[in-house]
Amino acid sequence: MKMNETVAVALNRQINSELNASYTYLSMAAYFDSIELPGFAAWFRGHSKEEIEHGMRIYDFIVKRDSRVELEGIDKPQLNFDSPTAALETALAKEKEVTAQINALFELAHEEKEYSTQNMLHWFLEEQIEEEDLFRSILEKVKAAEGNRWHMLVLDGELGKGIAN
Ligand code: OFO
Repeated sequence: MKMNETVAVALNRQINSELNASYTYLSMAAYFDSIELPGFAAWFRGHSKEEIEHGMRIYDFIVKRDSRVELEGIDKPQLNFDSPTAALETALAKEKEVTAQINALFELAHEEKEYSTQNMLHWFLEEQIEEEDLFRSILEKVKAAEGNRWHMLVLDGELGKGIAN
């Protein structure tokens, strides 16, 4: 069955939001590369890729539901941050913003009786719990290490190897 039009517009907007998040995290990777923390940079690069995958999940769903994918422009991301802590705080705030968007989408799908969209969004609801938890835990580690270059390098090494996640 063809998707409800209002829901299709909102899902297209969410593709854009996921791709914007991808670009934001890629910009954070570039920031960490610029301050010689390649482990953080690799971690953000990986996360940037994940956001593209999130966008593509919705893209594929729209196509399967015989609706039209309509891409919009990507905003210029923030380039610099006052500190690694500030970057992680911005990233966590971004994830909270995405959680609010997914919740609103779920509510809309419910109102419009878009049952299969609700079903598809269950994955995102679960994912946002994981994402917020992950970003919060990295933020706590960064806060504890910041101000001590050696501790930051140890954390950087762990993130680069995927140990600190
Ligand atoms: Fe990191 O969040 Fe997408 O959905």
